[in-house]
Amino acid sequence: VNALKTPPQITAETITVGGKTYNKDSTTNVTPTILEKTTRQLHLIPTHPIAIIKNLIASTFPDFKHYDQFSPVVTTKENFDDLCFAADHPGRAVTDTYYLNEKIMLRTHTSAHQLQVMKESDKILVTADVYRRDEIDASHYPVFHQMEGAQLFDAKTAVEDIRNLIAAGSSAATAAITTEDTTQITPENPKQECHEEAAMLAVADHLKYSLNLMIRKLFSHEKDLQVRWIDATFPFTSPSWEMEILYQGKWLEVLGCGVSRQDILNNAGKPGKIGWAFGLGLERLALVLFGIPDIRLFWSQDDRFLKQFEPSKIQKFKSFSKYPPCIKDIAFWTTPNFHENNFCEIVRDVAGDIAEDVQLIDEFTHPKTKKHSVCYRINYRSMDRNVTNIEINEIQEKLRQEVVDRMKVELR
Ligand code: FA5
Ligand code: MG
Repeated sequence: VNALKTPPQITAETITVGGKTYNKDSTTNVTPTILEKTTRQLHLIPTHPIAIIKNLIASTFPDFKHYDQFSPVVTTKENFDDLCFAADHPGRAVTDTYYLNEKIMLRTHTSAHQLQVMKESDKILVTADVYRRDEIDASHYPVFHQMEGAQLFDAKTAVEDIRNLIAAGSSAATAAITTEDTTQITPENPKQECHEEAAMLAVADHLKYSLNLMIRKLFSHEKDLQVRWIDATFPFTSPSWEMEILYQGKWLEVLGCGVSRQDILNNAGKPGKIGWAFGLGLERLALVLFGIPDIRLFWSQDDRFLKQFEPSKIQKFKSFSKYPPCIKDIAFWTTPNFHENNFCEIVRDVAGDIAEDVQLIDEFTHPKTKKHSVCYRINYRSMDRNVTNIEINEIQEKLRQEVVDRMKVELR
């Protein structure tokens, strides 16, 4: 039985998720709307696009151990400290991350489980729901899904082992390594001092080779799929890259990856190994492969969405008619610690998925009083029914009250 299916509970002092109870404190900022999402487990529903993509990707890493039932509740040590995040890294901010209390949070990425699973195996995949406080529009949602992958090699024989692995791959696979993929070590994206250059370059080759293979398999219908690698920075890999694919004329970031920090492998009890890791966003790929226009659709409980798909099959989403939107503005004088994510959080709490889009449409500072004013335009729309003006007026009224109560701002 999956403990995460039990509805979470919030009392004045505690939060219960997945059968475990945590004490609240002054850091607590997780809301009931967000906690409800932990029960959905979209990546475990075989006919859901998120699970279909998860399974297709996993099939390109056949002998990897795949974990997909970890609780989203992790410690700040697992999500940040173990991964070499600096004490003042912005990702730790309460404006960006959901905390149950000072030490306990909802994971912001699947990397939170790297250390734990590297102790158990040299070839691992982790798929899970991840949580980030964010803005509101068609491509942002506070919950999305990631797949993490990692592979470790014996540092002493990595060069030869990888050469043999790549040589044994299919010719299509070797063709996937193009000259542009050849890794250059630069001061901005450096090799770790503890690594032998040849071993590190072999690991980087194998990483790009494996991910090229994965993406080409996923897009096998797309004859001239364009893929590029760009330099990136993560606290837990060096050097690091992001893979981008060309989609509708724009470069779309699909994943982050790199050569794992040796500290992590050492802490996992594997000092003699060297390895790579990647983390990819399943929604990003699902939006493209299934042609799904709005990220909220993944959370739809409407049969017109859920009944469209079959396990292991990529098929284009057939859109059902869009209902008309209802647009409302709200303006207020901000306080010095005002943060847009806090405002969006209240919108999500009050309106749920009916809030389609929130845009800052006006902003000014009063010349005399120096008071700062903002005006947000909220686009309300349901994906499965008509919303009434009466209903939206009630929501908007509730929002106006909550904004004053929770952010101590002054309405205009
Ligand atoms: C990470 O989360 C790193 N943990 C990835 C990683 C793992 C790097 C292992 C190195 C080694 P990032 O925040 O860029 O990185 O997110 C990774 C991917 O998740 C992105 O490339 C994107 O595909 C997806 N993603 C990020 N933010 C969102 C979002 N708001 N909505 C949907 N997908 C997102
Ligand atoms: Mg990124």
